[in-house]
Amino acid sequence: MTTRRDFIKSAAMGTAAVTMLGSQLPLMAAEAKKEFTLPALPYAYDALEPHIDKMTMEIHHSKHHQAYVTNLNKAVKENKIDASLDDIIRDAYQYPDAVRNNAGGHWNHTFFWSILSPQPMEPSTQMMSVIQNEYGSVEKMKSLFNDAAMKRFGSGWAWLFVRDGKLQITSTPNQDNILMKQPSLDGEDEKGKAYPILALDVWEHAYYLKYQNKRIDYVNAFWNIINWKQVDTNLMAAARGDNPKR
Ligand code: MN3
Repeated sequence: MTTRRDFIKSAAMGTAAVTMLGSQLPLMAAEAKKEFTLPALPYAYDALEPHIDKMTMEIHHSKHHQAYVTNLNKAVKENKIDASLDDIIRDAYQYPDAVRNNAGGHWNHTFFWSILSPQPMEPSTQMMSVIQNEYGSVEKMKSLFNDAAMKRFGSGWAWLFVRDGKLQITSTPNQDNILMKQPSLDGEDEKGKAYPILALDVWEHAYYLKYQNKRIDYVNAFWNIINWKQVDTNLMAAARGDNPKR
């Protein structure tokens, strides 16, 4: 019997992916003792228009994301933390709010920029087959994802991710993310490790200048600017059990 875990693994590993093993692993350990920095956007501020406007992108990246980086460096210093971003994210609930919120802000935005692209793309064959296996169709997956994005009250993020070999959808509040190990009642991490594939920022700062109160229009526009190549890379990382490259 082919389990879902096997299915994702074989779907993701069935192609040239195998030859790329090891070449894209994040080496975040080296980041431990230096300051966190704002990554450059892989496209121009106006590149995602008309779906996300230039001014929103510029403020979002150069002001909001920069503030998370600046405040993370400050919080890490004040709390004498010497750990990589991946380690801080995993243990975020053990740290003061300033660490958790700003580490989440830095991680989430870095991930978000990477899964957007001005170049129109379609999901890869392997991504399509994983989505169809779980949801029946891409349209169904999108509608469930949009639902999660719309139902997130206040600020937060919607996620498409792999856990226990299964493609799943959820949302998180504020700058939390699904890599943060949630403390449960008995102290065990029952849910298992999650691997983000795709994410959407639903804070008002991500869309308000162009879409005002119409979050749904922003959520729908998002699907026109997906970097499906990066999403595919993230799926392969999930199949290997690696954190996504940021
Ligand atoms: Mn944001």
